[in-house]
Amino acid sequence: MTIRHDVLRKHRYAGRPGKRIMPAMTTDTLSPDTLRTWFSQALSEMYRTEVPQYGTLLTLVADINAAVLADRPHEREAMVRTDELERLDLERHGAIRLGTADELAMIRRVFAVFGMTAVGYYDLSVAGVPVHSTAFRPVDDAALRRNPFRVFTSLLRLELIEDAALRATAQAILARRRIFTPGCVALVEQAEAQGGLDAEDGRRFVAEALETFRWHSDATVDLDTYRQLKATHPLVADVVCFKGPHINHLTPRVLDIDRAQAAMSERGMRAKASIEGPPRRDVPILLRQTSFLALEEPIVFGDGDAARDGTHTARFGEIEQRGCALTVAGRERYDALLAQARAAGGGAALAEAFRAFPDEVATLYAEGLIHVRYSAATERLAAGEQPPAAREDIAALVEAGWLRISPQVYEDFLPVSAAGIFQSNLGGDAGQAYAGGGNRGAFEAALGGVVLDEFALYRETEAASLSDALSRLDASAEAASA
Ligand code: OOG
Ligand code: NI
Repeated sequence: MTIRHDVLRKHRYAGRPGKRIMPAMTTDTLSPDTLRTWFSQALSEMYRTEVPQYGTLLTLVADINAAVLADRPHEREAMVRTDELERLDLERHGAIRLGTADELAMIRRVFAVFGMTAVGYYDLSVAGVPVHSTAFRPVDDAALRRNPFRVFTSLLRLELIEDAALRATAQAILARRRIFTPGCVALVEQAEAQGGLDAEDGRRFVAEALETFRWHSDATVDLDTYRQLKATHPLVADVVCFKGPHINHLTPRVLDIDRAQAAMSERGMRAKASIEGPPRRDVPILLRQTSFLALEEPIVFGDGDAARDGTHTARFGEIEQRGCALTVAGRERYDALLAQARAAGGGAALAEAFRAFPDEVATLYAEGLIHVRYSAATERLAAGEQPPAAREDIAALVEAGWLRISPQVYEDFLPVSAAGIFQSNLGGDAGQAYAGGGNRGAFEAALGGVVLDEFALYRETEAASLSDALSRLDASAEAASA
């Protein structure tokens, strides 16, 4: 076993961008976690009304989760221990696609009120999707436990549209729209000035913010313009032709995604052909995802006498199963095996390739492939046992059972999987990669801030849990020698 010096290094939260010192909160100020919970519930209710299939999906997932927990009491106990069970039903993510830098900068401020920060940069251009993205999500352990709701947020890259005239048209259309209500903007400013919102303003804010995510069945353009934009890329039409960035899916968390995939077909839903991400394993890693395909919905294009009926496909439902967060080394191995499996044609090649990836927590940890949380064996301390004095060899303390490890849940997304979800819902195959690759600098300039590094967050959590566990061992040693 190797000594994990990396986790011994202290990672400080201070000075992290995005963590601003807020003005002092009053006692009436709601926690951002509460606001986020209200918002995600309101969004879920709105989406269930707008897309009834999403309600069916939620029922299907709840049934499967109940059955899995009944079948696997050990998994149930582990989830109770790590507070995972409580948040299982809360677990959801959504996605939106924005058109301009100003929209992205403003959504950052809206999500900040909900305690959500931009984490990770995802370049989808390599998969032929003309966007780049981030995930707005809670970052603190406590906030993640309260409610891990996150929103995968993409920004259209108009510079990737080749036709200069069409690019100019799209730009002009986007420049005219206002996706936030004046009430939403005012309440963001108020929250920033006061360091939060009280219950009454919080409720108003949730209602105002919801408007940005609502579906509009009337387009802002005529049918010809829609068709031209769609011909460049279906995603361009989806972003440019509407009053706002309608939420395009919400995603509950399931404990057995293979079962969910089969159940979708049984209930007559048009499921995506395959599950994205790693294959089925004993120890799930990262993220596996599937979806029901986007619906074709009626849209009115143009006004008055020129109005024409047409359709648009954008909205779908997705299911996710989350597993362990990987270290940088683990992720490199994952990416290499995924590439190998895809080159070999996917399908059975995926399971075959991943035989090379350890499938036991102890081995994954020993090889430095997963991020964990440490805890001290407090019951041994309570029983009067003395931990060894040496603290440097973390692996030895783990092996001797003084430190326990449990894998951290992966809280982020996967660019290859995201591209697969985009493509199956836009209709059509993997597009040609755009030349030039990603542009993180441009994304951050538009955002008005940096995106946090997800790996640093897992490292911080691991380091914090380790120093906490070690100080518990120290405290008991001191008490014994006193
Ligand atoms: C986002 C697709 C990516 C995921 O879960 O990976 C995504 C979109 O279609 O806008 O949501
Ligand atoms: Ni998604």
